[in-house]
Amino acid sequence: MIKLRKLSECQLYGILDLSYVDNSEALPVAEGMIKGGVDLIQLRGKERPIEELVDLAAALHELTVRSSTPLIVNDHAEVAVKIPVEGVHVGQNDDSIETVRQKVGREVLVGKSSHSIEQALAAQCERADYIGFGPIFATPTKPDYQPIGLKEIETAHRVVTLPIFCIGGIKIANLERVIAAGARRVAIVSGLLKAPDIVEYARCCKNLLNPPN
Ligand code: TZP
Repeated sequence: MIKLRKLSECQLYGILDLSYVDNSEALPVAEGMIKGGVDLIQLRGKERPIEELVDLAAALHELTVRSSTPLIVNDHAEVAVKIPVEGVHVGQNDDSIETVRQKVGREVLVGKSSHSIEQALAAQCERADYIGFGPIFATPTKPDYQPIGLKEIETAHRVVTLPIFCIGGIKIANLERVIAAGARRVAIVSGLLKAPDIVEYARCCKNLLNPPN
């Protein structure tokens, strides 16, 4: 059995959002993320049919397991029933964490999007494995959400013991400020997916999160 990277060791979460990437580019993009040091990958395909996500998850999973990178699928426990991905990520209006675990019927990581300290604490009570916390900054990837700002990052880390991935508008240009505000882990969508060189972009983010000695 292949041993995958533990969540506690993951700092850089790359989200492969199909509104930025054609299906045909999903594999090379995931390859670039992995080469650049992304620790775990999420497949996000809002509005995409489940069958399409199942096919993509199957192809991606063949790639991700080879580098011990956990693959998480956004929203749909149904994908994790068919493909042995490592986890499911849900939002505030999706299935509860308990429902996801019941639907999948095997051990999986379940992450939850949290847009406030209250939601972060609720996700912890609900026994999420990790939370996404944001949007920290305004972002076109999630346009209808009020940004949380940097100040709450410290509070979130004080009151929540789960791994927290700060998310939303995070780029190389502001990552040092996010880290200085207390973040230890980040999730990045457009910064990575729109980068001219995704490997270099990921590498740079990883070095900022985990400076080489
Ligand atoms: N949840 C909170 S903000 C966000 C999600 C999925 C989008 C983050 O995307 P980007 O492009 O890194 O700002």
